[in-house]
Amino acid sequence: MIQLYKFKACWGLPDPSPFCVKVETYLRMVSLPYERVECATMFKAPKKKLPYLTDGGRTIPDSGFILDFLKATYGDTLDGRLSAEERARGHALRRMLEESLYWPMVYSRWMEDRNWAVIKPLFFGGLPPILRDLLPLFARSRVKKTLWLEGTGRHARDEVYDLGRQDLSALSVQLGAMPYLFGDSPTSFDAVAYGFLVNLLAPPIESPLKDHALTLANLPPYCARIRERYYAGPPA
Ligand SMILES: N[C@@H](CCC(=O)N[C@@H](CS)C(=O)NCC(=O)O)C(=O)O
Repeated sequence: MIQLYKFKACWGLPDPSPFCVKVETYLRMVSLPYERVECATMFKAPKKKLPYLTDGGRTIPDSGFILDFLKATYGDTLDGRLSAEERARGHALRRMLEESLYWPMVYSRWMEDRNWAVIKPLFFGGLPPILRDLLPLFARSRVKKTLWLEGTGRHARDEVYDLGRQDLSALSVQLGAMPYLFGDSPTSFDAVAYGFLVNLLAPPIESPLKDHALTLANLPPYCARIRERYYAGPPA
């Protein structure tokens, strides 16, 4: 049985991490049975990040490598129909979300005081008393340092959100009037996009990114379409 190691479900969504939602959505899209293993922290993960997946004695960290493994092991039933050009576009979109939009999202959750007040009790509230006070301080300053090293943390707040808004607008243009990013049926790139969109739209985290996503008329219904199709019954 495939086991997906992920964070705890919250806010009515499968996971607060877009990468964990991506893998779970892909598993649902290809109808592979799996078991969720919810982790309180990522310290035991092979690369100290979630998600990772185990299957038949193999352990695969990283959502991208996980999808490669699943395609190689169980067949590439979703993306097989795509042309080389569509694959290249999907690849660029995926990188845009995972390597670009991700950082303004991190910024909105961890650097905005009002959103930090939302995620802090959720992510750390279950820890024992002393850890509960110390770990959030350490984690927040680590995220701040990461944002600085990555570069996003050096921009003014408005610039950070402009960068994220541009990515969301590009995603919206690619989707256009289609039900999925590459036509009438979903591909792995929709699993990626869903992981990000549901994590922007569903949580009680207000930001210019969420505001912008809500103004792009095709994105909320697209997100709802995937949610209804693949997460109709509990758990979300
Ligand atoms: N490239 C990785 C990224 C995964 C990732 O960044 N996960 C975050 C949560 S969204 C994490 O576990 N962060 C822990 C840390 O950086 O210490 C993937 O695609 O799985």
